Amino acid sequence: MPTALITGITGQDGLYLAELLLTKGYDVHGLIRGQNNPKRDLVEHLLPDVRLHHGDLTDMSSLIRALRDSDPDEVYNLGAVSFVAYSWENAALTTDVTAKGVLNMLEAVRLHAGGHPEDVRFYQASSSEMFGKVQEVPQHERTLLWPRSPYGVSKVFGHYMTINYRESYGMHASSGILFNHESPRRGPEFVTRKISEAVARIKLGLQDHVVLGNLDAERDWGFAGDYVEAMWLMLQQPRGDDYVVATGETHSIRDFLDAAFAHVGIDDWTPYVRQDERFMRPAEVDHLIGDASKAREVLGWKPKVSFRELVAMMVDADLAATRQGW
Ligand code: NAP
Ligand code: F7E
Repeated sequence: MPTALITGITGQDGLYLAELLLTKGYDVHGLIRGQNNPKRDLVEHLLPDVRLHHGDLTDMSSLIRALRDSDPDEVYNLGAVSFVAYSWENAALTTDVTAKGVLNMLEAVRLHAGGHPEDVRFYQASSSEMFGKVQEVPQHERTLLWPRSPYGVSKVFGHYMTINYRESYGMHASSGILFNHESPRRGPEFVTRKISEAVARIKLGLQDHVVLGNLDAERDWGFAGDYVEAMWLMLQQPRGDDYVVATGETHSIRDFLDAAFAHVGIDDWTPYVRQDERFMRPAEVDHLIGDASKAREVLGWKPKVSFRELVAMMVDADLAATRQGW
């Protein structure tokens, strides 16, 4: 039975990845931080077969302990301060976790693997935010990186450190450059879930409007359940490598609003949406669209859920949850 250790198991991707690995027969371990993490109950309820280890990406000895106690064949480093807007307000914390945390994990894996660094396969959760002020359309693995936030800069550090450990120590280390992926498990601070929750509450008469920032930014949005399959596929290859994972379609926030409101029978959303400076960013990433040809050709990966299906899935889940009073 292969063994996997996932950091960020309480997050959107951690939950989907753990479910996927359990269905494949893995012994799954997760890193959980804090003395009384409020998401522990959720993980234990959804994933009773996952074993949790206390640790924090900023505390290398805790990572070494988690590796010793789980002894994994595969490590998926999904833990991060992941909210771009928050990263300007907490740039040093973001750097400690999202950038230096990757180095801590790589070094802990290298030490744990002793003389056989290739024996522990490593996945790093890199991001399309690294492309930032895009230098090429669509963006692929060799597109010049131009990050536009402390989060993006931190991800660039983690990305190159992963490549460096692969090249320096022969580690089986892969970096997945994932474009935005969403689901009903997306945190409510991110724009898609903020909209799907608001649409459900507006439809049910519990809220009269939603306040957003820039409606013109464009993102390549896919379904998180599809994207964790690409993570797993990367670690099944003979060598570590870097892959863009994306749908190849881009939509603006306005398009997302169109689809979400239309799904509940509202054709004109303008009376329900206000804009406010406080949700605008100091620097915006205007246009993202990924070229996932390499993932398609080498991994045999392609997305299954379309943009419209994703929006409908999120709005339906929020309608159901709101009706049940969650
Ligand atoms: P998420 O829902 O925000 O989850 C982030 C996870 O990181 C949570 O489990 C969180 O734990 C954990 N974490 C935060 N600080 C930590 C620390 N100091 N030590 C250990 N763990 C810590 O993010 P996600 O959407 O699942 O994304 C997973 C990864 O992919 C992240 O690295 C993200 O940056 C990256 N990524 C995401 C996307 C996307 O569109 N979703 C795209 C590209 C890359 P708590 O629950 O304890 O806070
Ligand atoms: O913003 C605009 C905002 O916060 C998307 C993370 O998973 O994906 C995510 O980062 C866009 C931006 O995601 C609001 O200005 C407008 O242009 O949902 P978001 P993100 O910043 O793209 C990447 C790939 C990651 O790696 C990150 O970890 O929507 N926007 N109005 C808004 N955004 C938010 N959050 N809230 C608004 O009210």
